[in-house]
Amino acid sequence: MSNLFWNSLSRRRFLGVTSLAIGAAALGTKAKVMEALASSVADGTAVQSIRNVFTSCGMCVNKCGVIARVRNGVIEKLDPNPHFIKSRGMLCARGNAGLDMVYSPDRLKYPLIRTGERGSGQFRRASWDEALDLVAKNLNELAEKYTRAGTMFVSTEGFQEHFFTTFAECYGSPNTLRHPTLCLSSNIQGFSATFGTNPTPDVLNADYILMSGANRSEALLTPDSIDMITGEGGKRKIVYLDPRFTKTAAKADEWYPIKPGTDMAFILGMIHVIVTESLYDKTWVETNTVGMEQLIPHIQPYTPEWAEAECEVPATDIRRIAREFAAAAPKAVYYQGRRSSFFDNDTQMRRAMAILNVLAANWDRPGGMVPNSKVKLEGHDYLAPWYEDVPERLEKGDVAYLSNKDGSWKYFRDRVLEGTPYPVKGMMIYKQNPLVSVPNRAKTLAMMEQMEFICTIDITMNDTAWYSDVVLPESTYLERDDPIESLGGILPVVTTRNAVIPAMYESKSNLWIMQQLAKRLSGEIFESFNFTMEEYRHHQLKGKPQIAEALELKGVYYPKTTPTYGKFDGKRLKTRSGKIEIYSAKYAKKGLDPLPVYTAPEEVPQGKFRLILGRNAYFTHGTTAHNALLDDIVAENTLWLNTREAKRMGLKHGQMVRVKSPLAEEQLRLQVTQKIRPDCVYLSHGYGVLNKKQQLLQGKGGSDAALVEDKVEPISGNVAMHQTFVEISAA
Ligand SMILES: Nc1nc2c(c(=O)[nH]1)N[C@H]1C(S)=C(S)[C@@H](COP(=O)(O)OP(=O)(O)OC[C@H]3O[C@@H](n4cnc5c(=O)[nH]c(N)nc54)[C@H](O)[C@@H]3O)O[C@H]1N2
Ligand SMILES: Nc1nc2c(c(=O)[nH]1)N[C@H]1C(S)=C(S)[C@@H](COP(=O)(O)OP(=O)(O)OC[C@H]3O[C@@H](n4cnc5c(=O)[nH]c(N)nc54)[C@H](O)[C@@H]3O)O[C@H]1N2
Ligand code: SF4
Ligand SMILES: [Mo]
Repeated sequence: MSNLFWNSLSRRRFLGVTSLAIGAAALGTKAKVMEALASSVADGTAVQSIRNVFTSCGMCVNKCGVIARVRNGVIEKLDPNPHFIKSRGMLCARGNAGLDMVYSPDRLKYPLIRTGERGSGQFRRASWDEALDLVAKNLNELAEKYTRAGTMFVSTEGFQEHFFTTFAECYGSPNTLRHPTLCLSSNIQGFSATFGTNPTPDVLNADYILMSGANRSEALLTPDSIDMITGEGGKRKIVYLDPRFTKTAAKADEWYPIKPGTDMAFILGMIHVIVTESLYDKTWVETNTVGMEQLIPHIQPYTPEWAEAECEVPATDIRRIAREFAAAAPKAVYYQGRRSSFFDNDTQMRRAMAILNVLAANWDRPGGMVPNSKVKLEGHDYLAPWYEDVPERLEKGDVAYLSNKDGSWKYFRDRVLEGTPYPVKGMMIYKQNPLVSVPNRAKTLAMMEQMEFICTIDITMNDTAWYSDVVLPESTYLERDDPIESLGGILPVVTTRNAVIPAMYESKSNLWIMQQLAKRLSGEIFESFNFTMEEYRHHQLKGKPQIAEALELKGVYYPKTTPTYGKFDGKRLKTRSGKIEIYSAKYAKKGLDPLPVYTAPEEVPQGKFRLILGRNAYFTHGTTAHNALLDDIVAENTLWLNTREAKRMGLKHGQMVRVKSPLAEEQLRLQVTQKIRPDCVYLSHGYGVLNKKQQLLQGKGGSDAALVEDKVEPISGNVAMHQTFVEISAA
């Protein structure tokens, strides 16, 4: 789109128009509108108003820059903002389908209070005052009965999440529970233990990329998904390991259907080759790292032949790939992916990946592992009151490295169910759908069942809202002004979200909701939320007029458009030794393996299959399957089963099958395909819902959250989602 759009404008006119807008509304709460860009045109009968608004996509974690076109008050089209170079001019299918978030019949329109049994779906419409009074009353009563730690605050990343977690802190609960232990905690842990931070692979400039189940052609991350294909310099080689032939496999130079849970064997085999054949830069490693002398003896038993027996990638290939990788160094990366909730050895597997990167000497170099940069904005000044009687986080001590802000979902839920060391009886939920995104749905339901009060703030009647006592409608990302957001990366960027249209129905922004609750709790707490979004954004950009101006003119701000490498040259890293830690003394002290020791996954039992999970390019988690525009592309989730196995079992493509795990049984349509290993089955995420409201989901597909057991990786507290075995039979 964008070329057409921009070509139709003269630059001079564009600047002229927008600088006027700056004068009128610099960082105001009203949409930053390129009014008259397309101008008001007369169609002969009625004057049509057309506006284009800079904003950012809210359909997934990437936050791509958007230009929204509004005709006569209705959002007509979403297009990529060409100035947002992180997405390389792309807006994916989900980004385009954002319109349905606003205009979906499934939307929450006004506050709801439950009238029937939990899960019956019986609610009545309430005024905001009544609903907020009820939430505040419950928060006060819960604090009296169980201390302020007796209410948990559950949320997932988003531009307004900060107000929710800050509210939790001001209310006085230590029990915030965020999404990372369902997602990438083990990744962060493994890489941070090695580098002191979780760096970003410089996909654009890498000549050799190894990927373990990071399905970038479908699990979209910008700019990696685009750069992975295009690269720069034309020398690019991608070696991809995945039990499924995904769209990334189709784009890769080599694909190996690795045995699930054995990537660490493959990596250790490669390290063995690189170390024993001295294929690494000894001077660089000596200067920048600690622990090579421990790694050399440690790696001896992990020969490629040993690795082949574990991971089923031929030893000759492991040897060749190791040599090719070393030859391409430092422009060679082992791409760590994002979701690392695979197996219970995941942190150590990521440690092995990190160490292989160290041997490529690619730290902070073009085509290597680059530490993130971020533009610093002014923070939110708030004062959280101190409450004497509040205990520590509920699951403190259960995990080797627990993040105090994120918590660990698996351990936390177990603690709530046990009621130890103290009861948690209140649940506040913002922008997370635990009944769909946390493994072992029955346990989540049981946890919710024992709650005395549950409040969900969402935009749609998802399963979690369906089981709540009060449901509050937030306005969608296209109807809100959000805080300025600084996104870290190789090229840091500052972006924001401007309301494209006014909030529909009675929906309100999360900031407004938190303010109203704070007001009802105490004047002291309200003080920390006593500002408008306009004032907040002004404060964030204090002393940075260049960012304000760029946001007005371009919708985004880039401090620079080419990467800086070598930022850490000669500097201490945030590790104990100040250097890259191949050997982790910190782990040793905690009784953890200081170097990655291989542990084999449990074998698939006779007559069963390993259930594996992963993304689909057209959905975001369990959130978008009910989106009418995306439903046209993918209408339900299916169970992938290998052709040979289907034949052996007499099962036919398209028939309904029962999928039975130790926890639940779900029914799905069978997809017979050669694109998966015979010992695995796969289904995508977001179907088999419990609610009766999301129209397009009724009676469709099966729930992975119901089937998947809640195994866990104990160093980071991340769930391990690929350790469930299922039986398949005709339905
Ligand atoms: N079985 C299985 N489980 C998984 C995964 C998997 O692949 N399979 N993936 C895991 C991963 S990596 C992650 S990150 C998590 C993510 O899981 P969640 O954190 O639960 O994320 P989503 O499903 O994206 O969104 C949750 C809710 O946010 C709501 N929402 C969207 N926009 C807004 C808004 O502007 N305001 C408000 N208030 N609500 C909004 C949506 O309607 C949805 O109900 O799931 C994890 N769980
Ligand atoms: N379209 C779309 N894009 C997204 C998201 C989305 O919901 N939709 N979510 C975003 C988020 S929050 C995240 S965390 C990322 C996740 O992105 P990724 O990190 O790429 O994670 P998944 O897509 O869950 O991919 C898991 C892949 O690993 C394979 N796999 C399973 N077991 C193994 C194994 O043992 N070894 C190997 N080598 N492979 C295995 C699976 O078959 C699957 O293809 O995607 C982001 N991008
Ligand atoms: S990748 Fe797609 S869904 Fe995610 S922010 Fe970008 S356009 Fe939106
Ligand atoms: Mo994630």
